[in-house]
Amino acid sequence: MLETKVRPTTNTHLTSWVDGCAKMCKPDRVYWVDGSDAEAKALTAEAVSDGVLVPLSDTKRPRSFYSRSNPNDVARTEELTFVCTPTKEEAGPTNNWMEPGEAYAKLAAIYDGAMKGRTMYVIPYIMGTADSPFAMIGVEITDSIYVVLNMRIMSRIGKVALDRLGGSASFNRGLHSVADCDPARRYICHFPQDDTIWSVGSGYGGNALLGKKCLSLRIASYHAHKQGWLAEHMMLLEAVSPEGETHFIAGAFPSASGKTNLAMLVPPPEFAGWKIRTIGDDIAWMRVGDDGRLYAVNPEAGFFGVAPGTNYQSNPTAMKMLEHDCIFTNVAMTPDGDVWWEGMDGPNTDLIDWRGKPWKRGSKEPAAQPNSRFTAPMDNNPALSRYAKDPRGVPISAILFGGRRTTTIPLVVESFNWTHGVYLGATAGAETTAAITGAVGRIRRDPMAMLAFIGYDAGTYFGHWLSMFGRMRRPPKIFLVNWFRKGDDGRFLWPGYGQNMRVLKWVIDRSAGRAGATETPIGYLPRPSDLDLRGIDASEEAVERALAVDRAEWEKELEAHGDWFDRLGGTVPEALRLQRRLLLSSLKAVS
Ligand code: GTP
Ligand code: SPV
Ligand code: MN
Repeated sequence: MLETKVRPTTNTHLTSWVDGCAKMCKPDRVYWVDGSDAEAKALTAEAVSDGVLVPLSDTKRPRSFYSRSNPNDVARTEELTFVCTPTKEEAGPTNNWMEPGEAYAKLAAIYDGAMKGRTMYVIPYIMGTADSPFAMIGVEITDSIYVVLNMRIMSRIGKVALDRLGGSASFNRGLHSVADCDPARRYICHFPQDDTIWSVGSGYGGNALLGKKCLSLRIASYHAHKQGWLAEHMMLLEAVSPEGETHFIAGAFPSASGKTNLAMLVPPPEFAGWKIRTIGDDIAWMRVGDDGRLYAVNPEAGFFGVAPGTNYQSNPTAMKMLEHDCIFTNVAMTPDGDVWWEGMDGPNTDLIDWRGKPWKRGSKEPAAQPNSRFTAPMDNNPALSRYAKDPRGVPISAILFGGRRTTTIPLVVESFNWTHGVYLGATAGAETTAAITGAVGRIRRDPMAMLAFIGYDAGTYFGHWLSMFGRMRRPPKIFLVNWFRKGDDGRFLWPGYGQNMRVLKWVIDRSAGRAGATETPIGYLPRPSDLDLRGIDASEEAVERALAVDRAEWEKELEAHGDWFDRLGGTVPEALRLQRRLLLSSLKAVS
């Protein structure tokens, strides 16, 4: 078992913090992760011999592994996630709040001796590239070898991070222990003022890979508000037209609602010559550049994506990306050492399901957990943009907000202006998915897809979004999209996936000031003739219905926005409250 005899740093801010954590958690060993390939080999071998990872077939999935989490621990647990600011008002109505002193005391009691018999891994990591002015340094202490191997894919770890940190005290302090993985003793606590994260009792996803939601969204959004930039739950893509014109698009959709798919979109045959390339699939940090445009980076180094539904039709790019060097968690395994999940062809055999139990072919129970995921290195993506690691980021032409909505929300709406765009983001709703624990299919407001990730008061966050307009000379346009509207027969009206290229093209053309649209009381919409629909596999009627603005549905929707703002309280900016009343009055005036 790996153990560090000589520490790789003389940074006493770091070593004294690590010593303090070791004193509390009482591990048998402390190991400082260096990020080398040799180390990865040794850690992987150890994870295999401990049964944490199961090697997949050398021929079917070379250098890839299968893993299972505790069945009680399969998604982010928002009800156990806390923002621990000195006052409850700072955390606002969308966050659970605990007084910092109380939170530290409560978790310290759980951490006490929690690593006995285990190794404590110290993972220095960078979110962003090592040479980027956007980059942030964190150190995650964890007792999970699985977390180390996943963080290695999702961020830049080890020596590179220590080198950039030098002797500085400025790094995020993340302490993680799976402890006894008891849901009754599971807490994910954020201390923005202390740049600290304490997570205990979970080993899965955003609860445990602290660089992701905890640092890059909750803590980063807190810094971003103070410093005048944006930390967002967004995919980023590069679109190049046949004429060679390049646009960069950011898109915020709630968990398991299509960011990964859009970022890896393969255009339909009618769009020959178009290239869509991935920059990121989950997180964007955006700052105003010297030229007055909004520049975005993806701070991650890999993709932690939803497996079920991914197949060669829906996302061929992802399927190629998953051919080697990946970790699969909570999917099903075939007898010949490959992976399987719902949405793939077959299966032609019985399987081992995500719980590790035999699964009979044809069984009604899902073989893969609905929030099962792959962890894939960015470089595996055959459609990776050459700007994906650009330290300065890419200038954004358009921002998309969206969510899963069965009714009401049209395929695409362009906002009248920045304030209206922020309004569309702030009121976006979605039907819930398996990415979070709780009921699936209920509508919840998920502003900018950040409901669970805004590290401070939501109304203040909207105000920050409004204020960004004043910092930009060439702001991106803002759109609302919905791939998920259904007809009376319960089927999707819009074919989605690669076909979303048709919407992207309209978005790009509108941003460049050259496509047609019609004005409605809720925003600008394309007429069917404004979209390139050549060869689409959807009836004219379905497309019209996907684009329809139903007055009665929208009146109800705008009323619901009023309830939502009331829930958020007095910090919701007056401009958004007035915007709502203006939309409602305009709508009623023409009904
Ligand atoms: P997180 O990683 O949880 O933040 O999610 P994500 O937004 O990256 O989700 P992802 O792209 O993995 O979407 C997952 C689900 O959305 C799968 O069930 C997909 O099949 C479905 N999906 C994605 N794009 C479309 C689309 O255009 N139309 C329809 N109908 N479904 C889609
Ligand atoms: C999400 O739920 O939005 C994810 C997965 O991207 S997790 O990292 O687990 O939060
Ligand atoms: Mn996400």
